[in-house]
Amino acid sequence: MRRWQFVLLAGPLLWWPAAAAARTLPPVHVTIHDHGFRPRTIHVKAGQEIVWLNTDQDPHTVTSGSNNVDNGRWKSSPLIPDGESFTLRLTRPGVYPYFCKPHEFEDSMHGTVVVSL
Ligand SMILES: [Cu+2]
Repeated sequence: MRRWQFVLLAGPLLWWPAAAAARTLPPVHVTIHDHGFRPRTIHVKAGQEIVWLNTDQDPHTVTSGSNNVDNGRWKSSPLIPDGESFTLRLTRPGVYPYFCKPHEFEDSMHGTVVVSL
């Protein structure tokens, strides 16, 4: 098989092995504190684990979407109480805005995950 044929055939599937490899990378951590996601924007590899840890007195959610609408790109976290965490892996490259449902009108309660191969 010629190289260009291989690229044409395999191109759309490349994120699967890449995502499998990224499963062994260390998790990327986001802290929720003072009604804010820190860091607000994170960059991860496809399949890499993301852990949001709430260290705030108030419970928060990690909900996919923008303009305060849950777009369902992942099943929203439940309310995460103080001291608890929410873990997620995204296998497709892309830009994923998210927000906290109970505090959707607070600017600091919005974040972004950027996923690359
Ligand atoms: Cu919140």
